[in-house]
Amino acid sequence: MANESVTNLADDKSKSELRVEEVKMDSAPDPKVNTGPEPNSEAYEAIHSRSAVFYDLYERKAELKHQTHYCPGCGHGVVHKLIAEALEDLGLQDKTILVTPVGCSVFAYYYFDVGNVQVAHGRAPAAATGIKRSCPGKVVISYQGDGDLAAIGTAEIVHAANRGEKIAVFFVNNAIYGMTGGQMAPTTMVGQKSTTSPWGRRPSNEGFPLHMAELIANFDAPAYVERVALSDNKNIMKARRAVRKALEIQRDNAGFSFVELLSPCPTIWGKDPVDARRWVLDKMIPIFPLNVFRDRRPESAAVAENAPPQRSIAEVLEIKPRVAAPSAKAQAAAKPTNGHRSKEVKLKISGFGGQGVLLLGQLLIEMGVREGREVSWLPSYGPEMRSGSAHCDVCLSHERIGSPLVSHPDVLVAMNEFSLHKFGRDVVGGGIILYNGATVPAGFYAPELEVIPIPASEIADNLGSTKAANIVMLGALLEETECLASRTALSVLEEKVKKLDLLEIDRKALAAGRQFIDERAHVGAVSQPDGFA
Ligand SMILES: Cc1ncc(C[n+]2csc(CCOP(=O)(O)OP(=O)(O)O)c2C)c(N)n1
Ligand code: SF4
Repeated sequence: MANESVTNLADDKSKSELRVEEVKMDSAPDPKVNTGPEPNSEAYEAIHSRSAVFYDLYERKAELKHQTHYCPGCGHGVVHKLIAEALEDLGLQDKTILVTPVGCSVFAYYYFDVGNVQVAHGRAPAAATGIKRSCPGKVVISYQGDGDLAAIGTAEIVHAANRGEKIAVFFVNNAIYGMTGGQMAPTTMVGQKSTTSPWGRRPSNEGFPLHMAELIANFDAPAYVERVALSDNKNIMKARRAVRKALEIQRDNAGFSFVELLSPCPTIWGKDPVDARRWVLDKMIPIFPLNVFRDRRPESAAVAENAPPQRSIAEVLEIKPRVAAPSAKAQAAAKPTNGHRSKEVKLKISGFGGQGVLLLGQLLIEMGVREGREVSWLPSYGPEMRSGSAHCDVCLSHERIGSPLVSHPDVLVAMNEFSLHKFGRDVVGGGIILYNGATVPAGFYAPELEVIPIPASEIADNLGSTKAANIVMLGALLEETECLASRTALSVLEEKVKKLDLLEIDRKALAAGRQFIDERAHVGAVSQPDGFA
């Protein structure tokens, strides 16, 4: 994992020796800040090995192979590490089922080599309840963010806690919606700015932050409720103990445990990782005090079991095996329509986040509207906050558009190689691919298509901003397909781009894209079957 809980290394020690090494705090914490109850000992362990609970290899998409999907300094990586170590030390890996949420940690199942179930937003405690009740011998973990648990999943967590389900809930509170770009969460603090409270949270309008650990501790059933913080090494070691305790309670089938972890989100907070940790200490802990709110787990594991009789779902519902229905005849492939000027053009524009692929689609539909077309724009982007892929579907039509979804585009604008491989095969026969690159990558072969490599990033770079690569592609697209007029593109750019220097680069980029296609045609490029070369 990119995130290490403690990073003091002694050079001459092997990794295994370092697993149990005592280190001292660099500086004493601010006495004014409530950092929670003191642990029995000031000593804590520095851990530098990878827990066996994690997979040997974190399988990622090809373009993201060498990084986790968490931002540098994100608390999720630390929480993962604490859970993995505890599972390993307690020997629970083989009997653990991790229920993962919607949010930045949606991909926890890429890392944990345990049973994994990924559920809809907020529903983890409900799913965990079902899993635990049907598999009472398992250790069931519900892992959730604050948007997930305290907003959309409020009902699920409240009732699971109140019923005292024998699950362990790890609640990662970063005071914001991380994955979706920083909207206000129920845990956002008074005065804290977010994209949906740009003035800062105001109690009069948005209410006060929810204190989930205190709320849960109000119920009779929970066995263990603690709030910890990932603000500094000392508090991370307390968090480590809390995670371990929650899992021990699970192991002993002794009741519901809930650990809230105050966690840094450097990306959304707009801070570097060090400042983000400090912000947890200085700003979050005073509002969300660290405390053990409940610890009354029974001494013995002799807790009354109310597990239902174990029967398969088919048995319970008396479902008999059905004879498979005869499969429907395969549909003949629809004849591609490439009459760009006369009818409908369906485009897919794809690349990495930050390459302006969604913006390119928006520019096209704005142009389409100005030229009296029916238009649609359907964006799609991955959950990653960095290096994620993004694409959009665009329809430009003279008729009403049935669906904005473009499964088989007439034109693919591929801003990177990944997009070319991912969507290239979906382009209709006789269609066009505009590829951002000097040459078509070896291994991509589509004789039925016109594949045009355009070094758009390089051209844009030479004009003064790599970011204008999407506008180079726009120029090439308009010149190649004539689907819309380039003077419309200019008028849209002039209205939308407020900075004069950027507008100048965009003008040049548009012209450069058109010129590239022109010159290519003059040096003898093969004509399009429909004559629009
Ligand atoms: C039913 C539903 N509503 C909304 C969304 C959009 N959505 C995805 S993640 C997310 C916020 C997650 O924030 P949080 O739980 O705080 O986790 P973080 O990303 O900060 O770890 C939202 C609103 C969704 N996927 N499903
Ligand atoms: S956006 Fe925040 S919570 Fe999400 S991965 Fe980045 S730092 Fe972590």
